Parts: sequence; C-alpha cells; structure tokens
Amino acid sequence: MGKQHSLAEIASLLRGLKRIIVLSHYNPDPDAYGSSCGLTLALRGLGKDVVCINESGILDRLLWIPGVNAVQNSFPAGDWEAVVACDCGDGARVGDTFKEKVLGFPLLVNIDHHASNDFFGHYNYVKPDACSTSEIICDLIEELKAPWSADIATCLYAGISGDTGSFKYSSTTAKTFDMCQRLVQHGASPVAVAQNLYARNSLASVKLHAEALSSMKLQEHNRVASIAVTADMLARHAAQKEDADPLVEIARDIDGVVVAILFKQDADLWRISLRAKDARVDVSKIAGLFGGGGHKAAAGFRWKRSFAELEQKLMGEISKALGAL
Ligand SMILES: [Mn+2]
Repeated sequence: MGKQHSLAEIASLLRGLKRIIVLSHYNPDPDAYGSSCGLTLALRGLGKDVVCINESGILDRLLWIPGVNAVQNSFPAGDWEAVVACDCGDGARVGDTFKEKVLGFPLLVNIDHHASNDFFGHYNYVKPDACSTSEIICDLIEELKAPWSADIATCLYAGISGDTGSFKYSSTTAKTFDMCQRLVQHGASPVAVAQNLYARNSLASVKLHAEALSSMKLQEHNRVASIAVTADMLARHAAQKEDADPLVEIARDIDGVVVAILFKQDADLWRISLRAKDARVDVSKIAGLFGGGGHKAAAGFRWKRSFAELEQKLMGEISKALGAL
C-alpha cells in the first residue's frame, strides 16, 4: 500500500488540518492509550478540534492515563479531515467495527513501531526500532512544536514504561532514557506511573496466582515450567481471565527455566501462552505447529481437544527444541 514518510512530512500535514480523529488498537495497552491520548492533547494545544477513539472504549484499569476518560468507542459523525492510527501493527488492529470506516477514510495516517506493519495509511511513519509508539509521538510533538504539559508527558511516559516492560526489554536504549528525562522535566512522575502500572493488582488476582503457582510443574530438568489455570480456579477467586496472564512471566523468570507455558481454560477450549528465555529457542515455531504464532520469545495458540493430549504433544515438541541446545 502506502510508502514511508518522514516525521516532518507528517507534522506539516497535521499542522494544516483542523478536525482530526486519533485512534489506537482495540484491547488497548498503555502504549496504545498513551500515544493516542498524548497526541490528542498535543494537537488540541495547537488549537485543533480532536476526538480520540478506541473500539474497546475506556478500560477502568488504565483510566489514570490522562485523556482516557474522554475516549469514545464509536466512530464520530461530522466532517473530520483525517484519521491518525497509533500503535496499530496492521489495518485490522483498528477493530472490526471501525475497520471499514477507518480504512476507507480519504486521509489516513499510520504511526507505529511494529516490524510487521503493512503501511495501511496514505501517510505512514513506521519505526520498528522505536521502543514504543509513544516514543515516536514524543518526536512528533517536538517536530510540531506543540506546547508540552504534564498530562502529555504522563501519557507518553506510561506508553514507554509499558512497552519496554518497565525498561527491561532489549528495545530500551539510550534514546529511551534521554526521552524519559525530558518527559520527567515536563512533569511525568515515574513513581506515580510505576504504581499505577505495576502496583495495583487486585486481591483476587494475587489469590489466583497463589493457587496456580502452588500447582506449577517443572519438567525437563527444571528447564520447562508450566502452569494451568482452570475455569474453576478463576471462579473460586472471582478473578478475571486476564488476571492469569502475568503467571507465564513469573514462570519464565525462574532462574534456569528456558521455556514457560501457561494453559488457560476458556469455555470449551484451552488458550496456551509460551515464553522462551534463550534466544536459541523459538516458541513461535512451536506455536505454529499447533496453528498459532507470535514472536520468537512470546507466542501462543488455542487447543480444542483433551488437556492430556495437549500436554503430551506440546512437551514432546518442547523437548525436541531443548534437545538442540
Ligand atoms: Mn506499542
């Protein structure tokens, strides 16, 4: 589809517009909300009429990110001049109910950091080595010479913290810290963002973790850790499905563990998440054998047959992968 543009070209396009829709991907994470709300606030600071939308609307747990309280979950009526999509790795990420209107919009701008981005916009700025879309928006705001505020800085700092796993992933560079220094100078509070992102687990989720971890299995000489979360366990603790998700990283982070598995029971199927800590093990290949996919270090798939068969087949493939080490 489209080609890559420069940030200066995107900035000059936006400077010439008055009425702009900004959106981010469905099931938003801190980078999706942070980049889209940060850009929305900055464009408003330049006197523009801007509406921020997301197919999933407002997620209560991220309501502390400035501007999230005003995110709309429907495509607005009226004579808007452009749609700016933030953090959407491909056109489908805007969500099923928005897809037709967004992808058919006469002027679509795509700003993203996923290597898989398919340049679905008329204007595209895709920077795979950026740690987050929030990092790109930070550069864009400087290019636009839009006025900074503590709210804008908080949005972008939240996005960077979220997408770098709190500055732990390999995407964290000197530029990340340089940018965060400026965001803190503009009023972002590292302690407030960290508390909101990492220290607000529900009691139900902690109780679920306690039960799930007590049944964790270690196999292949303690190199494979697996955890199964059943529908009964969720019900027992009144926990949400997504409360189980961090368990796969807890298992991966055990010293000596190479592959971690999380089995989640969901109605009539199992959702499986895989994590690898050794660059020589590619879990996306293993997930691919079961009809799933993902990245080398993080992948997943779904399974509709018996748990015993799933466990046996999956362990067989993982031991093959470990055999090569
Ligand atoms: Mn992102």
